[in-house]
Amino acid sequence: MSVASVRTQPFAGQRPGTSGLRKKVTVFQQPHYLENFVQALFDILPSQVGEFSGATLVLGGDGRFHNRVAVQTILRMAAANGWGRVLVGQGGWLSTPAASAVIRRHRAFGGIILSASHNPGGPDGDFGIKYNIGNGGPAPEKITEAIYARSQTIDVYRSLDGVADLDLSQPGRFELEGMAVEVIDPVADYAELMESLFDFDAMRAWFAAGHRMRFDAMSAICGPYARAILEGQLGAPAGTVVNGEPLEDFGGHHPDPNPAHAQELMAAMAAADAPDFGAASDGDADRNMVLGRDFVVTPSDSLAVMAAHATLVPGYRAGLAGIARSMPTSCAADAVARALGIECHETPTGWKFFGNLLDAGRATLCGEESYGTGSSHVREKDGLWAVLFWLNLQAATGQSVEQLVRAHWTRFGRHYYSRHDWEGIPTDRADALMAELRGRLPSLVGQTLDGLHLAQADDFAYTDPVDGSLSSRQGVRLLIDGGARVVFRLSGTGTEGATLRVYLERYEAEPARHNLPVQQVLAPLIALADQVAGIRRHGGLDAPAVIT
Ligand code: G16
Repeated sequence: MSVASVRTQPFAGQRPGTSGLRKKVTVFQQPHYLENFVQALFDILPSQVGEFSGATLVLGGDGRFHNRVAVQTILRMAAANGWGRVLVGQGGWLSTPAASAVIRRHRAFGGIILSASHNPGGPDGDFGIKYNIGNGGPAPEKITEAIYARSQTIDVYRSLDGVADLDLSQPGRFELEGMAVEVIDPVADYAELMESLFDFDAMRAWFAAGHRMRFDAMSAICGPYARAILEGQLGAPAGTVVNGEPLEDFGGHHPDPNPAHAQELMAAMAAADAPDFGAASDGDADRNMVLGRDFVVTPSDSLAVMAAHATLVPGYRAGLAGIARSMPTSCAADAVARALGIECHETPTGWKFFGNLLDAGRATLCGEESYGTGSSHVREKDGLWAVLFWLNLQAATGQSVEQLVRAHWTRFGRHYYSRHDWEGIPTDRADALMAELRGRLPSLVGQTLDGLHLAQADDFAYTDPVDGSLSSRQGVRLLIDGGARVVFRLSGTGTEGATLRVYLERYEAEPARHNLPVQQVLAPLIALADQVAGIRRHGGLDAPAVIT
């Protein structure tokens, strides 16, 4: 075994997006592609974060195709670059929230997570890699930009020669060129953390009383976690977790828990014999969808309901320091924060923007419209945690999901909400659309279009209240009198062409109008969005590919 320096050349486009570097598997399979990115990361850490020689790195991924190969590559590179110890999940597996929990619990220097989250997997699917810092959260932009800059000048990487793949199929310990490799149970630390936050006795009693649940793991990494906790610790009947075996191609599923992609679950929850509670998580287990019987909870409402009832959950009994939501997420949580007299922060899209607020104790719960909810227990959004939170609320109140949400609307009003995704737009056309829209902003303020008065129109910019860093151009907002909003931004997680996301929100205080079809309520805003942005004209498309 010997340390080798391998000559290489930069690859264009290794800039991490909303959540790490995500590309087609075939891109990652190019010789040196992954190695370049990993070496760029190792090269910039000493100046950006600190010296890692002898320190602990956490490593694991969502088990998608290419995970097994990538884990072995990274282990060899970590040893050649002087890390002291790597904690790697058994089989190379760690869900994203579990990786965050492991980093924090073991006070690791940082962690590498292999995932393209909700993107499809398999040889023709997507792969991804991201770095999380010692607080367990995604690296901030300062670090991801430094990685990118280094990736554009890199000419050599370090690895080990003559090393066979390690057998990661069982917990155990290896030595690689002086570096310890510890293969850990991917579920244990996470399950203990969940037990410390929730009322497991009340949840056991809820199942014992005959309540039923269906958890769809979408053939992704949450399966083992959900089985261990729901069926193992909480006594839910076997079969409560469906699609519970993680598969390299997610069984062909698009592992994105929303009504469009979790159709099997939607159908089961609409059936005559539907269980009381339905839930799903995504490829790397950080997203969640929560359903009642034939009743969909939007992620924005989910955050608001959780915040309003947080003190019913043992881990949050002392109350919330504050709430944070991404800008396109509805303002439902803001109403709760006002009622509780706590801070509510509006951040750009991307979980990394919550890190400073959580570290500074200025937020306890965070949420995003993109089916992400989490808290200060880790520094990632956490799918199963959110599902356990809702389970705890049902067990503590005796109310169903639908009853909890309807009572919430009666108290706070309803924020009707939907997101329209226009997928597969050629990148240059999507850029032209956004440029034109930004150019029109000054002329839009104060206009009344089809009866909608535009009180404000801007491009969202965020100054982090903790470190003062500024993130600009984070999405175009049209703010309309009466609390309605239309937001436009381009997705930062896709791998093919561009996806335009149009977020639509309208507030309704009157309980008699809380039961209307969502798209009907939002129709004037949908028309306004197309009129102002010229979506059909620019995109060359007739209709959004996904409506959630
Ligand atoms: C990631 C980020 C989220 C973001 C989502 C969608 O989630 O962590 O903060 O809301 O992408 O981003 P975009 O609208 O740019 O596609 P995940 O679950 O993919 O890691």
